[in-house]
Amino acid sequence: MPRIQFPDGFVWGAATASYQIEGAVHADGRGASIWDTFSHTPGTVLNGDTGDVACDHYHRLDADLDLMVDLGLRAYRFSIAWPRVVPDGTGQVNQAGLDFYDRLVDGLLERGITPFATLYHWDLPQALQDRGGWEHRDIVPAFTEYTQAVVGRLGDRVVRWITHNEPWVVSFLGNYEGVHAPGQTDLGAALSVAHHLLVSHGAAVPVIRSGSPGGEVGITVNLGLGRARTDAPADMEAVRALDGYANRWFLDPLYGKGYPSDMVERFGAAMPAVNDADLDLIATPTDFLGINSYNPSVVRPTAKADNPLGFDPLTADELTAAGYELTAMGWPIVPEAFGQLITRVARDYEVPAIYITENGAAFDDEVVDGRIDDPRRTDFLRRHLAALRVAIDEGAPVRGYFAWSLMDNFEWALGYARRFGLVHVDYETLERTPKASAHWYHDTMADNGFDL
Ligand code: IFM
Repeated sequence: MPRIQFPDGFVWGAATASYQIEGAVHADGRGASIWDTFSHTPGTVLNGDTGDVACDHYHRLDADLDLMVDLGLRAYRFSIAWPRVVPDGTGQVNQAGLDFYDRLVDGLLERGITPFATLYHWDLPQALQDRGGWEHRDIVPAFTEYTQAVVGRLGDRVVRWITHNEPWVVSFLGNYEGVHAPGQTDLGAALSVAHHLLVSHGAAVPVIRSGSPGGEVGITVNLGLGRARTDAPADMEAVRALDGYANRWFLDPLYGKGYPSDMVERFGAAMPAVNDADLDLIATPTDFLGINSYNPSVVRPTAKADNPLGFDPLTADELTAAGYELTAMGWPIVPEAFGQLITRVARDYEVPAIYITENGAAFDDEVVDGRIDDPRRTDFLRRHLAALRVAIDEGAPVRGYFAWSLMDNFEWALGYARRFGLVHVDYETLERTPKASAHWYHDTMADNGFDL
């Protein structure tokens, strides 16, 4: 049986995000976030679900830390809720909010688990949104100020920092496609949001370096290769447009290439003014790139004359008809595309180090006699890790892997209807039960590899 073995020192972990698991939205001086507002707006989230309680991680911290030990995690990636730390977005720092993350970090370190902290995973203080949010340039110093407050408190113990999680989702899903908070559908706004996210990342890097001596800093982008049904020139052009929208729009400026000119041309008058000083700031050198990737996107030339992107994604039915196996999200399962993506990013951008900061799958898990047997999730993880090993063999400097997610949680616009966890959460009782995939992942982490 072939064995997949990872390099010595490979970092194994699982990831979560504040709004998706914490609950306790009114505890200890936390301010409102845009996701509180959005999820409480009728018609935005499936079944009217909100993050008010979520997994109640805020009140179950010690038990969840012990659960991480039982699972055998070596590292844990979490995010910090800006509205817990600076409830009004700027100004007064709420020490009670920081206390929670202080206890989390100490609890991890006492248990031998390395913390990876993400500063922004989408829960913007509503007070800042009321002043223009990421669309307004003033958000940049506000993010720097917030970063300073967090790093000032935790920087002596946290040495792996991620500025932003998935700027594509924040920009385009939130402000162009309107699926996420704040729910806008304005391309120009989305492009300004993307630019300010990237500028704020660059501005935060030196703040983190000075507040966290010996620390390493990066940004996490969500990426996926484009695929077409044929290699006809029009299909290939659609793939290139998808690649520009999903991947190059963020990677090119982060690695000093500026915004990709083919996409600037597509975006036309919606494109905000960009100066060289901003581009220099965005390209501030970092220590690693975080990559979240779940699936490739299968696209075709757009059928809509007013679609500036130039492509349309295939529907779930079309993907199935084309022979793709899908997760419960309707995302195609193509492990080799994951490996090819990592190889390509490492090669095209000469990234010094890569962490896979999220990868995993939602399936319709069933609890039978108190057990959750989820062979499709284990198979997904196994095949994606095997593809990742190929990318490492091809030279990609991959330092670690974080499964998404530690536990089932609030899956944004889909509420609690999609389960990505290694650990099942009963939303009535909030009881946690490790799934069969968690046991497989435990052994994989312990052995630094697995039999394929
Ligand atoms: O749940 C999300 C997470 O917050 C960001 N990356 C993708 C996951 C699954 O959709």
